[in-house]
Amino acid sequence: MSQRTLVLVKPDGVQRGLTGQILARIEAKGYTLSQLKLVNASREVLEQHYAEHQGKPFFEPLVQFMLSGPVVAAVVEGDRVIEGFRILAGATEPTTAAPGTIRGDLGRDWGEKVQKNLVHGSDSPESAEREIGIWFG
Ligand code: RTP
Ligand code: MG
Repeated sequence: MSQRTLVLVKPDGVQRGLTGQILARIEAKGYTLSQLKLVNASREVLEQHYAEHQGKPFFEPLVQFMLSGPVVAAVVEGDRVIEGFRILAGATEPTTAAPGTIRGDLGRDWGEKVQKNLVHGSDSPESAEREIGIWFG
């Protein structure tokens, strides 16, 4: 059944000039980009997006990281795309993410308080609809 997911190219991906490669991997896999924009996220949007992480030690570093430059937000569609994109993205920690994944091939540890791991993908249909509402209204 066709699904949609929210994908973000985080500020590290945009700053490093990896947006095109990341979007190309999504398209090469066969998924469809149905909405796409470059945005400077507000603190308000980020606090909503990362509401589940409020109070955790990495929350404030995470918000500061996500405010550090523009983000590319996309709605991506396809059958089982939520699971499929998270597999394309790889594990949260880029140092240990498998080769062949976005994080494994393009990311590494930079010795910072938060993992700069290039991309975000929604983790469930409920999260996807909630996050698409936050980023695209
Ligand atoms: P995402 O939501 O970005 O796809 O990543 P995820 O599910 O793999 O990771 P999650 O646990 O939801 O955490 C959200 C983001 O917070 C940063 N983080 N840093 N200890 C750390 O350094 C740490 N833990 C989490 C990452 O940017 C992660 O993607
Ligand atoms: Mg997550």
